[in-house]
Amino acid sequence: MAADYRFSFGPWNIHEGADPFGPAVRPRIEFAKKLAMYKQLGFDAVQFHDDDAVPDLEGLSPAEITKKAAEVKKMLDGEGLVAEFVAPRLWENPKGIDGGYTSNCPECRRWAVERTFRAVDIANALGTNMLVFWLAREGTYVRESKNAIQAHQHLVDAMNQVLQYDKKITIAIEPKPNEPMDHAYLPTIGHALAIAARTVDPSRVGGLIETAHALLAGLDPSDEMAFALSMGKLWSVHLNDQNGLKFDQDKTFGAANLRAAYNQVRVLELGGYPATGRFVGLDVKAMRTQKAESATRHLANSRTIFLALVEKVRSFPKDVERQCIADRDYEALELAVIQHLLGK
Ligand code: 3MF
Ligand code: MG
Repeated sequence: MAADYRFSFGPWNIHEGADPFGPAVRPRIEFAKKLAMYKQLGFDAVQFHDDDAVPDLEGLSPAEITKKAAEVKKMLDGEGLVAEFVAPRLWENPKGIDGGYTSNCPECRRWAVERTFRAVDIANALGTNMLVFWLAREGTYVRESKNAIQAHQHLVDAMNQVLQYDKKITIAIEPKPNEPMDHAYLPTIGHALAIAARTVDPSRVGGLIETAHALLAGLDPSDEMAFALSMGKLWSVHLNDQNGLKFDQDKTFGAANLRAAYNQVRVLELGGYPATGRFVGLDVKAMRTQKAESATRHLANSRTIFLALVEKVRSFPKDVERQCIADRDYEALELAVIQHLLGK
């Protein structure tokens, strides 16, 4: 059984269906109702943005924020859930319009770090020591608009302040090459871990790899995961799928490229991921066409597909693999993989 994997998602993955071209098509589900769905869907952990846990936190004092987050912890306890991470949502605030940590405006950079301190407070109140940095607007539309060399130093400075603010907090960087920006800083896990190595405590900075983000960078998500695993730095994943180079689709895991999904599961198996105790996050979005009553299917389905692929990886004939590799007959290996996936 593949029961050794534990799964997580964020409340944003249950969504009303608004897109850049049209409004919501499903009623809003309140946070407490979403929490009640986690276990039913087969999930054990919740991923948070800071303001998923504490809405409108900008108007609150640090003490009020911590108090509200402690109330959310009680709700989690009540559902038998844990918090996996907290991600500071810098990209919706006017002060983050040009990026937070890499903004050209010193006051905005200060705000971004302060807001991240509050995310640390929330993480502590929720009982997790992990922040996720998805660096949404840390990049440019116009290359001449920032000094990119300086911007990377700003990222190191911001991380250092956060690592010093709390000696137990860890940061998982979620790389993405573009969208919303034309080009983003830290587009791949290689960039992320190179920056991690420059911080005051590299042991507390790692990565979260999202399938779609790696594909948008033109890379194979399984190799991105392997790179992080080889350094003990794969601290979470956002599995989903993506149909080519376009907007970030967050499709159901395995829905566009089953072979690539198989390889992501294979690398998690090879890397002993379940034994690390880390969660398998599914950053998937319901299609806008989905009716309200079945708009959580994408989550349950992604998990089902993941678990089916774990079985596929574990049941692949190892002797065939060994023989093909010994013979350097990779055509035979490829056919064996495809036939195994086809159930032949
Ligand atoms: C954007 C993402 C984000 C991050 C989330 C947590 C909305 O492409 O993938 O999901 O995963 O902000 O870091
Ligand atoms: Mg993501």
